Amino acid sequence: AAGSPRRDFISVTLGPEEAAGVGGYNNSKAWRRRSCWRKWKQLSRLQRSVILFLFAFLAVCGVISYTSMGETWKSITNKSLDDQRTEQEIPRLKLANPAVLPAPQKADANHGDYPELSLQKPPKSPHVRRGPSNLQIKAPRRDTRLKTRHDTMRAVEELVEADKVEKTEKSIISWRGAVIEPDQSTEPPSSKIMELEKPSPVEPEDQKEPVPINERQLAVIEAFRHAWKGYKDFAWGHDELKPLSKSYSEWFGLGLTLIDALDTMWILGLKEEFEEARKWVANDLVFDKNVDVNLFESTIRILGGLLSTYHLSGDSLFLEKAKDIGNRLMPAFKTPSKIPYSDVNIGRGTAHPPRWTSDSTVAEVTSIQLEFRELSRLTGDEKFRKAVDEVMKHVHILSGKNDGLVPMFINTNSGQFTHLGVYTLGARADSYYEYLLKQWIQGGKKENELLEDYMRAIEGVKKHLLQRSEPKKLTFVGELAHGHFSAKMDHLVCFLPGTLALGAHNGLAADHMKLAETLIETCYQMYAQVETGLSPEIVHFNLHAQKGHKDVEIKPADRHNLLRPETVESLFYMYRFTGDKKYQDWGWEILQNFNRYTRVPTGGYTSINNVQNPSNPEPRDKMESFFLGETLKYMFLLFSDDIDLINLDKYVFNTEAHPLPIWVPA
Ligand code: DMJ
Repeated sequence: AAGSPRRDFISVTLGPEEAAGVGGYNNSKAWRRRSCWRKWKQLSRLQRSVILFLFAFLAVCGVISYTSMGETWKSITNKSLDDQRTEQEIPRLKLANPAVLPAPQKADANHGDYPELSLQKPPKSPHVRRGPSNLQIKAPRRDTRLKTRHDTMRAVEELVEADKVEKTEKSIISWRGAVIEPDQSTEPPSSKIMELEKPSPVEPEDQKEPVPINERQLAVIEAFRHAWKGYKDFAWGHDELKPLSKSYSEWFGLGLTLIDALDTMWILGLKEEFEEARKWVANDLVFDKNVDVNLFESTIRILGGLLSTYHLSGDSLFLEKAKDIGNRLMPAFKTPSKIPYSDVNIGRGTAHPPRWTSDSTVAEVTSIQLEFRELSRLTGDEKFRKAVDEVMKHVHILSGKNDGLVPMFINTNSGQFTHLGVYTLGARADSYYEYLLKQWIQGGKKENELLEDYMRAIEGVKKHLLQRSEPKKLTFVGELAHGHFSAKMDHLVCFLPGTLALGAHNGLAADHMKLAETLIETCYQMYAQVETGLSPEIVHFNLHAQKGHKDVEIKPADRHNLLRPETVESLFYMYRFTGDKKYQDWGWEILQNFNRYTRVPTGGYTSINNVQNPSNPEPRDKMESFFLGETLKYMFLLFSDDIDLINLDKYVFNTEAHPLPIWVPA
């Protein structure tokens, strides 16, 4: 074979008849069979192999395509069956859960493995509906199969998550973390859009799971309910409860206790009581009344109470009422010196000083700023803020101070301090110092004059007013009268440890905290050294050790207790900032003693005349509004371990314990 050319082709030789197409066409089967066979025989072996191979190949292709057609057919048949089943199930599911079920997804491929997912399209996540597209979380493609268990779990989680978000979206406000459904909301729908443009009343992080309430907090709730029962039964809508005579007293005739207690109810979670009180505010609280009110008292209790309740609840009713009373109080500032008068007639729009003098009290004219400044911020009306800022600027440059300590009176005509030479941190001056620090905190720690005045005043306290008692060497804050030190300390001064601690927490001198620690011990001793375990209104400290004498002496005229809050207030701050449980224990003792000596069985608590007589503390038949507004609120907060329950980096309490937002929270 070498050298001979290789033929790589098949030649088929046709006979002459076939080639010419002549000789007629014999169509008989036998002839055709014979002819084919003859032709097959004439083919070479290779040719026959190729042809056989071609036939075999075609046969295999035929079988494959038949199988595939069968599958297609089967699939078409199944699909139409599925369609029928889904159509039948839809009405039943629609009835079961109309809000969530989407339109039927006929072509959804999920049925096989995870039928429960295939029937229900995930509810739209709010992320899909809101926000710039690059931040949107895309909904899964409808034809995506869930191949793995991991995929399934994720899908289930997404569904649950989306459902949660949707539910949260539907709810309006949080009741200290618990969700309130829209129909329970106190927010009138029309005001909601307006609210969004305002500073958010409840930050999202405030809506986290509430820390469970403990036994002591429950005891506070029980005490509040008992007090509220008395107020509701005998004094509803009036200023103060007289629990023994089962009646009430009026001061301004503005439901003072009810307004003072609103935010306490909110904080304690007393929803029913709050709703009932809200109704009274909505329907019965009218400021258009021919009545004289004290500017300071109505600002801290009414304006402050309404503003804080507005912030906590988000209910614009309270802001409207706050605006109303704020406007009605403004005539007080129309004085020659711009130092406001003490009294305003909120119906007539006239103001005047007390009948016997043209002086105002320094603490009063300098402790209305947190409230009016906040009112300006909320309303956008600067007049409120301007009026109170003017007072502070004026007092800042005024002569007559003693190392930052202020006298107790200021004249509304001349604008000068009067009755010079007497310095106290008690009545008539106390909250001047408190509001220097708190305004500085409220405004984001930028107003340096306020800080300067505060720091200087604390130095003045250290220099002139601190002494130590005998025998226990308790550090206390006395008074200075024309150069003479008096060992007299009002219970009111017990706000000071809390204020000092708040300042230290906000970065002020560390020795302020040390002083706070020693002073709160003293305030506690003002309770502990007394027979009933309750502090009198005023104590005198012994400067010299005498046999059989304690540190604390009480004069007959001073041995009453008005259910005041200051010590409990400071205990709250001290516990928040140190975590030392002894402060909670001290507060617990005080609550028990209030229950022992001031609780009236038919409802309410009463101030008493004699803290030194446990067998007859001489009930006075009056429950001050600040017992509910302040004392029980601070008790509840003191016993809480939840620092977000009125977070002190977000809120600043006014002097009546109404929390107002810090404008630039830490
Ligand atoms: C409250 O009205 C306020 O705390 C005010 O600052 C002082 N007096 C009472 C409570 O004692």
